[in-house]
Amino acid sequence: MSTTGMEANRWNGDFAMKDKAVEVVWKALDKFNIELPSWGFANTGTRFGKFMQSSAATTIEEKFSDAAQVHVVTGACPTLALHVQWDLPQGLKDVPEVEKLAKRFAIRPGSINPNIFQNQEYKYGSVGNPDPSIRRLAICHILECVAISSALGSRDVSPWFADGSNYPGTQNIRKRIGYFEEGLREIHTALKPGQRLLLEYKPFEPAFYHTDIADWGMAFLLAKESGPQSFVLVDTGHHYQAQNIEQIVAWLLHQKMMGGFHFNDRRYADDDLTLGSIDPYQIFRIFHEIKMFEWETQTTADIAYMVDQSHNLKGKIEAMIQTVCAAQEFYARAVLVDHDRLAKLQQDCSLIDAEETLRGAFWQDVRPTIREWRKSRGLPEDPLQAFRSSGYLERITRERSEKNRNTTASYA
Ligand code: RM4
Ligand code: MN
Ligand code: MN
Repeated sequence: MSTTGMEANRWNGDFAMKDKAVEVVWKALDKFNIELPSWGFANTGTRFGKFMQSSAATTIEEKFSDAAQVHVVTGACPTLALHVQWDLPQGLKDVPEVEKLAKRFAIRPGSINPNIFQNQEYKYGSVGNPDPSIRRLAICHILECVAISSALGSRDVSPWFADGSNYPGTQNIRKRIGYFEEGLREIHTALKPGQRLLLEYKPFEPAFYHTDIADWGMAFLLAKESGPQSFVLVDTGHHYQAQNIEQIVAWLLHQKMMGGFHFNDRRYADDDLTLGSIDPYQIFRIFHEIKMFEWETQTTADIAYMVDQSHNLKGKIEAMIQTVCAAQEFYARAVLVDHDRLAKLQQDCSLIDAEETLRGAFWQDVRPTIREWRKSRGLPEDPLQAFRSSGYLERITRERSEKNRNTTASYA
């Protein structure tokens, strides 16, 4: 074969590989949806105060409307997570109104989040409270959330428990475990087939000595105890510094207990920063564990990918678009890992080559491929730009600024 022939072959080979990579990324992006949090569009803040934004959403209608804008430009966010107390203050009675909004804005209600942390009653805990009447109150609220989820046709009920204590000796940790087991078992019996209970864990804040569901092990055991439709939710901001989150994800996948994510990034605590803004390699490593698991098992991991971020400095809708685009970029890179090759290298303990295989995928610039994918799906190539030129932000700023000027420091 002539040199030119060989070169042509090699080039053809590369080209075919390139095409395959594009196809793999496109297919993966078609199926990769991310749920937005309604509370991410509202005025939120830190425990020191809030900086109001004149365009922030103050009603459930405005939250749906803002979420719809993110979906229009990304095509990846068809559902909106709802926080019951903030979005359906009258509980079940608000369901018809939410249904109407969902239709009007073509966004489905997503996970239903109970609020068992804000009311005065929950000062010493909710489902873990030593007072049985408070435990009952919390359980009843979560049961209503299950009913709301059924009525709205949403799948996941996703409680986060702020329960815990601030000082050693002030609460009986083991008794509270019992209360949680009992309460969650009761809640599980209300689940319809197909519905899921996602248990979120967090090792600190607002309680600073112990939290009742502090880590994935506690969430895992409580989920198992409550019943087969309970799974663990991993909020990426809810770990100690330097914890290996992808290892937790690998364990949960192995145990078939990985239910969902709350995506955000962090530098110090539960910072709720934009995904990948601090540690982009970490979110890639998490996605890699999922894609590697899917490749090995030839299954699709049934995971709810959700965002849990509330920006008080960045523009809220823009920050969501940025987050969704970032998630797609890290997901696409994880899809590009050569699993066949990596599995062999791991087996042979070829450390450098295995690591380079992973790193090689991480350093690929997938943005041109994602732009092409967007174009082929009739989506704007640059979602942020498309949003900026739509005039939506100017309009809502005009319409909402008066109301936001008069808003006081409520979370939603
Ligand atoms: C918590 C946790 C929950 C979220 C609340 C607002 O830290 O992440 O998921 O609903 O914040
Ligand atoms: Mn969360
Ligand atoms: Mn959080």
